[in-house]
Amino acid sequence: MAGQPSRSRMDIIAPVITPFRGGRIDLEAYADHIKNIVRKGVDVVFVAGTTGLGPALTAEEKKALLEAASSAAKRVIFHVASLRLEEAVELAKYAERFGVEAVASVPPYYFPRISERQIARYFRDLCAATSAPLYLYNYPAATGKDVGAPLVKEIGCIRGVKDTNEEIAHTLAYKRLMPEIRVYNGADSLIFASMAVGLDGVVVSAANYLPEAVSAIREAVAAGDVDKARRLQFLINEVLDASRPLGYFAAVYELVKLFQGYDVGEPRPPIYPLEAAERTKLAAAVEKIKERI
Ligand code: ELE
Repeated sequence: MAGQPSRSRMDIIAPVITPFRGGRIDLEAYADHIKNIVRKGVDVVFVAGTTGLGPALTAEEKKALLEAASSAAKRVIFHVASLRLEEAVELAKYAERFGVEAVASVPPYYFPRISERQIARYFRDLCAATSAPLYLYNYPAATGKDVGAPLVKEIGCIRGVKDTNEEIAHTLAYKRLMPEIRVYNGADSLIFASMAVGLDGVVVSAANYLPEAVSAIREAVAAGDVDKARRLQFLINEVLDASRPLGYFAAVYELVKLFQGYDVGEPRPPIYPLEAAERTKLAAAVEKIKERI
């Protein structure tokens, strides 16, 4: 398996944005972006996550991203969720040839009245489909379903969890019940907290536009410099405050331009790009934040 992770270090995982130009994916921009953030401290890339607009991509697009990501980074997690089980299974199998660190999936979403038994069956079917380790991507705000620690334990074959949840106790419960699995938090506002409580790392969209700051938080936590870690975390919170009202997932493309200085294209509707006035507003907010980083 490519790039065995060091188990002692907390991982910084970037859910990488998917760059579009004229509705088509720009794979070169994608690979270049990955190389840049890996150079700046990102350990693992998460392909076709939420920030990567995964649920709005075709299976062929996801495969192309996986291939490009695998050529640009040693450690890759591939998000395979689909409301068509056949497609999720196909993607999970496809991932094997790239020696991915894991395949991940949110539970079957949209449909509100799916039972825990049915959710468990979905994950077991995915486990059976691939030799790659399976991670749960738990994101109740997006999927309407919370797959908590007791259910993960009962499912039995899940080897890691990425919990996008601002309640850190919820994330810690996976670690408490299953110390042997990898447990990550996915909230940009909890990078410092996740590292301080000894999770296995974070999966944060901020790693797209401020990989240096996320990396500096990890170093500060390791050095016991709580003041520095908290100060950097709060600067990231300021970026969130400025960008969320504009539509965060579209804003991330602008934030990469503003903080990293290169063009990674734009999102694809229905995730509409920011308008000119919104870009100006965001740029003004970022200028003020940059002075303090
Ligand atoms: C987080 C989202 C969550 C990162 C992914 C991620 O994009 O796949 O605004 O906290 O709901 O899940 O960035 O964003 P918020 O893992």
